Amino acid sequence: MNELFQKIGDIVNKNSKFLIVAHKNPDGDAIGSSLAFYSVLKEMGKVVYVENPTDVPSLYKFLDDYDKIEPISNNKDVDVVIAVDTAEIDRCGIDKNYAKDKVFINIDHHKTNTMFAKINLIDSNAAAVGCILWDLFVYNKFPISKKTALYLYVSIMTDTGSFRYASTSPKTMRIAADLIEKGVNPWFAAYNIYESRKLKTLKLLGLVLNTLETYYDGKLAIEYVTQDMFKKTDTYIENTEGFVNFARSVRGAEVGVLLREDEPNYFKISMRSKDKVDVSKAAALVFGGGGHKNAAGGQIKGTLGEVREKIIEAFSFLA
Ligand SMILES: [Mn+2]
Repeated sequence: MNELFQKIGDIVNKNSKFLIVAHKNPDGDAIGSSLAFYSVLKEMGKVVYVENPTDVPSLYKFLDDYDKIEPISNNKDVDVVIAVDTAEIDRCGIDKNYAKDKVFINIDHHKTNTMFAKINLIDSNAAAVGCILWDLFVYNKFPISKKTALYLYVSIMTDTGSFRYASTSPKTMRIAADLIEKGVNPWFAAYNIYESRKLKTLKLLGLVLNTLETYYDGKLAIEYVTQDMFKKTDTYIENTEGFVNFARSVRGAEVGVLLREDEPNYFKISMRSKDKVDVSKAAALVFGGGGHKNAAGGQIKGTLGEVREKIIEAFSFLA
């Protein structure tokens, strides 16, 4: 690890123009770690761009630099491209030809990472990419300002489910403590992300909770959201952030699944497990890969009925 930290540190010190990218439909880790790297490089006086294939979800618009995130262009004149929280190159939209003559760095914690870059810093034990970045910045004595600390904190808080998941280690807590010492207000972060939901988002949640069903003696809980529900409540895909956790929270359920109809008969599937069950195995069966032990997902075509059948089948090992 230290060798890679050194190598990436040298690259950062030697070069002047950078592009940061992360996976589409970004979550708190993708946004937080993108902005953390962005602000560190900015404060070091570098030219930095930050891009994402998807607009920033409104949930994260309380973060200072959210409006610096531009659509993927594949045309910025930079020396170094850094992908964070991105398991496969397609997920960030960076073109291989564009990256060819640049230093391409991949920093991630998905164990399914395809090592698509020239330099791959992958730590599947890290609770969030924010933890890896903290290590990288501290090792290289890069400045972590109060602003950067908040971005890292948001990355770690969201990817650990507010420090609840098994991935939360003593080290995770020590990093969080350091970030709080650097000026992060935990309530400010939690308030903006968990305690300021839009009314229409909660109305949508009501519709989704009404669809909850359990299978295999209650071990599998499935809920869904349809295009019709989005229309009825004037909501969008981004309003479903965190909904899958309600399926998992059913007492006795080992796995919770959300079927989200992103386009007619085209579903995004999110799978979450409480503890022992490895949902990335079910994801491999259905989509051919994608995710962590306790959180995985992918996309699948079909009617709601067909998609639900496939998912139930993929978890037949729960029977
Ligand atoms: Mn992540």
